[in-house]
Amino acid sequence: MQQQKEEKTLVIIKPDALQRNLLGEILRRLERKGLKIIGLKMMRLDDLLLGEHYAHHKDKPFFEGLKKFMKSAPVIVAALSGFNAVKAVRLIAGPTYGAEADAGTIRGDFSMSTQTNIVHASDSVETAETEIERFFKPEELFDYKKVDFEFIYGEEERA
Ligand code: FUP
Repeated sequence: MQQQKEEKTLVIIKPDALQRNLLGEILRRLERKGLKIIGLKMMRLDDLLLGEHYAHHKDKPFFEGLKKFMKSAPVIVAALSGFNAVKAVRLIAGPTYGAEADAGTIRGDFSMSTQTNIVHASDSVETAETEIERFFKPEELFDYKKVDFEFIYGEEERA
C-alpha cells in the first residue's frame, strides 16, 4: 500500500438532521470511521452563504425551496481530515437521493428525499478547500495530533 494523501473535507449536518435528533448519530459515524474533527460549530445559514454554496444550482427550479429549507433551522458544520477524506465521507453520506441510497450510508439509512437528505459532503479536494474557507474562520480550525492515528492507518500508509 502506497503512502496516502491527507485531505480536508466539509460536512454540513442539515436542518432535517437536527429536527430528527440525528446530530449525535451523524457525528458518531464520522468519528468512528477514523476521521479527525478539526472544526465544528452550529450556525444559521443566510441567502448570501447559500447563494455561494449552491451557486451551481442557482438556476434550478428547486433552488428557492432548497434555500428556505436550509434556513429553517441551524446547521452544524464540520471540517474533517484524514487520508482520502473527501471520498471516504462521500461514501459514508451516500448519493443525493435518499430513497435510492444504499443502506449503511447516512442518506440510505435516514433519508427518503433529495432535499432533506441529512448531510452535505464536499465532492472534491478543491471544493472542500473553498467550502471550509467559506464556513470557518482560520482560528476556528484546529491542528492537533490524534492518539489513535497509528491504529487508524497501516504503517506503510503513515510512512
Ligand atoms: P450532493 O453533492 O449529493 O449533495 O448533490 P447536489 O450537489 O446535486 O445537490 C445539492 C443539494 O441540492 C442536495 F443536497 C439537495 C438539493 N437538490 C434538490 O433539492 N433537488 C434536486 O433535484 C437536486 C438537488
